[in-house]
Amino acid sequence: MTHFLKAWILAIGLILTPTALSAQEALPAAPVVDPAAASDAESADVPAATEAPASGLDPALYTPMKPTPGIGMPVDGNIDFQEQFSPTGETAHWINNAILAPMMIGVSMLVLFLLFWVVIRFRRGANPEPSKTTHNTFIEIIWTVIPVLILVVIAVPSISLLARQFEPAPEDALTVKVTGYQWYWGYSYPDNGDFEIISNMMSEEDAAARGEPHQLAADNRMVIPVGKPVKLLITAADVIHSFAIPSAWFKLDAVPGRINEKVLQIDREGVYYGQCSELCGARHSFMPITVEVLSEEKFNNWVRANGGTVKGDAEEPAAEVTETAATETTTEIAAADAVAATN
Ligand SMILES: [Cu+2]
Repeated sequence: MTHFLKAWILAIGLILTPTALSAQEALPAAPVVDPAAASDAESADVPAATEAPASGLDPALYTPMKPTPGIGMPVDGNIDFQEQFSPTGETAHWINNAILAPMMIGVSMLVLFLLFWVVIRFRRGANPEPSKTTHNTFIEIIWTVIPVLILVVIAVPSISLLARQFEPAPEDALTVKVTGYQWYWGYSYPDNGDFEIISNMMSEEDAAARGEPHQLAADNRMVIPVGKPVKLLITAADVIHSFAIPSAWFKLDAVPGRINEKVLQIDREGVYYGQCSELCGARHSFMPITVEVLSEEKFNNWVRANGGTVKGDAEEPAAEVTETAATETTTEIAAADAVAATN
């Protein structure tokens, strides 16, 4: 009788669990701070708006690029990795497709064949008197040496790739600091005046208007120059997040109180998507990563549009000032000469 009662209590508990879980999820969703929502609301008030939601930046300097379908994003029915656009990603993809996958398939097929062979050839009906052999030195050497060779063949490219992935950035590399927040990303540019971009997931309608995949599209993107190693300093403000872009072969944990460093390089202009890849709370699945890769010139314009500074720019105003000062001095001298002449 007690068993019966226990079973019923357990069953009712199981039935109620999803309700309790969804109630928990619903709570933290409400007070989400969305700094971009305010600017979105402002731009919504502007009557003559274009169809796509405005980026809030000077359109003369920057307009968000449209993603290329199938590039930098997951594709329906794909069983392979996403197409790779970073040097390490290309190597890793090659190791997988040219070395690992064929080896896995080969070993699995061989083992499967041996299994079937043993089952059929040595079944009781076909082999009533089984052999009593227990050791065979030759076979034992073979099945030790071959796996060792296989591991060596895998280790050489694999370990060198591992080392390459964590090579430090060159000294002149652009630095971008990535901060994971519950539940959005912040990107700051210490080399360009240290402005910070706050990046939130776009609503389904806004994403559709910009021609972007919903739940991968972020209102404000992280922008980097094309074909150059960028030093990412990754950290978090509250709990552990993980910054990941599958098409750039990039994933690194964002840990509060610690700065993790890794080089991000993407060799093609375009838009690349990723997601937070460390379970970080109720809205973990709603903090996408959107990286836009631009030419150096367009990147600099994007920096200017955000009120940041570009290295070359800082010198120009200084030069102007000296020029003006020089003109003033000349005028003063001319005036003094004129005075002298009248006297
Ligand atoms: Cu997260």
